[in-house]
Amino acid sequence: MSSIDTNCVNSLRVVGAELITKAKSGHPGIVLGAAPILHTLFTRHLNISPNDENWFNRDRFVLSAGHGSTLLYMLLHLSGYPIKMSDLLNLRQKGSLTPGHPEYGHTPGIEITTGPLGQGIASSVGMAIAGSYLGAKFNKPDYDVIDHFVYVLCGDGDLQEGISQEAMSLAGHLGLNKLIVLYDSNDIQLDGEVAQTNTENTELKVKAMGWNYLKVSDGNDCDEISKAIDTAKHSTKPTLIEIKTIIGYGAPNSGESSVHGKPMPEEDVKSLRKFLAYNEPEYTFPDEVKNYYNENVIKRGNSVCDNWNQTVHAYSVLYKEEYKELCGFMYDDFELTDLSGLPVYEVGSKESTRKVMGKVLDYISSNLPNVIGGSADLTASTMVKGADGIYGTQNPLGRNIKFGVREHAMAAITNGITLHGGMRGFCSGFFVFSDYLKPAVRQAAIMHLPSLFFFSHDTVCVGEDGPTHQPVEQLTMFRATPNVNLFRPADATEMTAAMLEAFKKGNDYPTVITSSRQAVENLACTNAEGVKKGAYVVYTPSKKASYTLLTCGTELQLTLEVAKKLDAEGIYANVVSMPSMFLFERQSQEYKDSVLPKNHKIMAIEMGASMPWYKYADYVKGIDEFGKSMPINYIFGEYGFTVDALYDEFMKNVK
Ligand SMILES: Cc1ncc(C[n+]2csc(CCOP(=O)(O)OP(=O)(O)O)c2C)c(N)n1
Ligand SMILES: [Mg+2]
Repeated sequence: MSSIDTNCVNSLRVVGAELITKAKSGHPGIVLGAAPILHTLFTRHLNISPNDENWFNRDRFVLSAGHGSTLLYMLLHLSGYPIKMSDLLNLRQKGSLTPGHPEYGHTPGIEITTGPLGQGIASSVGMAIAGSYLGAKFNKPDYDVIDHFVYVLCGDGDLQEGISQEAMSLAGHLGLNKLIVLYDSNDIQLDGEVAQTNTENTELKVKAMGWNYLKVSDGNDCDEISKAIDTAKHSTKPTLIEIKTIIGYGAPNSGESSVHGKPMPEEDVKSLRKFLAYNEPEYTFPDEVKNYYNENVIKRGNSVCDNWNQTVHAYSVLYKEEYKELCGFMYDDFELTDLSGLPVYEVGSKESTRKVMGKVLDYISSNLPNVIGGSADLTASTMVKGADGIYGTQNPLGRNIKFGVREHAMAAITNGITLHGGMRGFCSGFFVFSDYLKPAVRQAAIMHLPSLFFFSHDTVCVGEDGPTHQPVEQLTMFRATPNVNLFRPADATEMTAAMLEAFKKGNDYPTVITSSRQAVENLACTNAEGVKKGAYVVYTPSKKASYTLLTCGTELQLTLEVAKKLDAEGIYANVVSMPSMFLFERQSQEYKDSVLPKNHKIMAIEMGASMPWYKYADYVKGIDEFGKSMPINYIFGEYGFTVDALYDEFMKNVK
């Protein structure tokens, strides 16, 4: 290693260890072990521009091993992002710019929130898909306007996660050659040696998935690391570079799992300094290091960005139309203004809400060119697909991503597409299998990303497929997740409105929409304005009501009939449709009280777990057991979701 590389890497190691020890919390192992990898990436390859943090063609860097946050914060500090030494000294403290794991939208330069292992590497596949699509769409001979790389740092744990296998398998199939994964291979993880749990051959494994594999046997050799990255850049496949490192390099307990996640005692930091022959003052990057980053990250990056701006300027002269469209993508300038082609449903017409969902999505996709996504091998059931054919090496401009039965990666990839910028990602599957992808929806919610998740078969009315396919508790799961807008529309009118809301610009939350397998009537009483408010009164009885029947989804029609039966008996109940608890909670107290008057006794009705409704209702008719395999016509009677059964239940428990 050159002396300047040594000086840079040693300062990252020592300052990193000191910051973690000061914070009394953090992960020194990866900082000491992987410092040369990221130093090499940042100073010799990564094209980022501190002058323009959101430069569209910047390389994306994903720290999938989010526990290495300290290393990333130091690199961003040295790379000219507004993270000061005082912020580093506040590592992991309350309100700091440098929280425990990297948080998107919180710290400048952080491309994605990471921490749950595997999410980063899976989302990086989405970033690479977005980059490849945009490159295929806009690049011209001699004008590569979108040609950035996506770099990932991952560890042993990331690669053990199932989501990584799903995502890498798809990335290999799709030939995403701009994706370069740097694998911090140190044979150690939190509880001990990797060998205690893994014996597979990484090289054969990734090659079998269609990846290019490279190995660097000395993770302290910046030149070798750099050479491997250079080779990877010319690959026709995604590349994994396995870089052998020593966890906690330089610490007395290096090579042991004890250095993974415990701050080093003061005397160990002293030993580290001695081992590295490092004599700078505490918490200090030497001027030589700062200058080196100034030249090799900041100036280099800013100049690559300037050149890109010149290229794009020349492009705008030569390719006026394409440039205009490129700007549409870059600034998300697409809005659905013409709604005239949306499917029309007469009152009383019958259609399953999944079919409505599919048709509305088809219309939206044909009008918004930046919408891309697909289904986990369930388009035939969910009706959800992207436009312009199947995306892949044969058709890089296809916008239908066939994710295969890879739900977890699908959702994380959708986040990656959305994070990339320029494109809107969506995905879909059976609602019951939302369990398989929930962690990625949680990530979207934490990041305030408008990723879109569309599900069909949203209740036990799935029927014959039985309890494994009949969702019960999933509605509760998403309603309980902060910052997730779950819509459960009742009919075609509500579904159309929910879809338009989901694609609205400026949403700072993910949207989950569930739909029915069975056909439902398009009702006269539903409307888009009500959907936007989350809940609204859809029926008032013949005399002043003292009750409210609160419901959503396909149970709305049934609930209306119950209210009419009550009315005939001289019992007066409003009916409220509540497609989105999330949006309802955002309304004024006055509006909420007008929908759910305080003096009403409220009964909620939904074919799902009763729990979320107790927030609003005095009594809940739900389903708090698993489903049973049987044709749908038996389901309603089996669970007491008939007009008579609901009427009786009301009389017994609410009246
Ligand atoms: C999904 C998930 N499971 C568990 C953890 C807790 N965790 C964080 S790092 C880690 C060890 C991972 O080992 P490795 O990737 O080899 O990291 P190293 O110890 O080499 O730094 C574990 C279990 C997590 N962050 N995410
Ligand atoms: Mg490890």
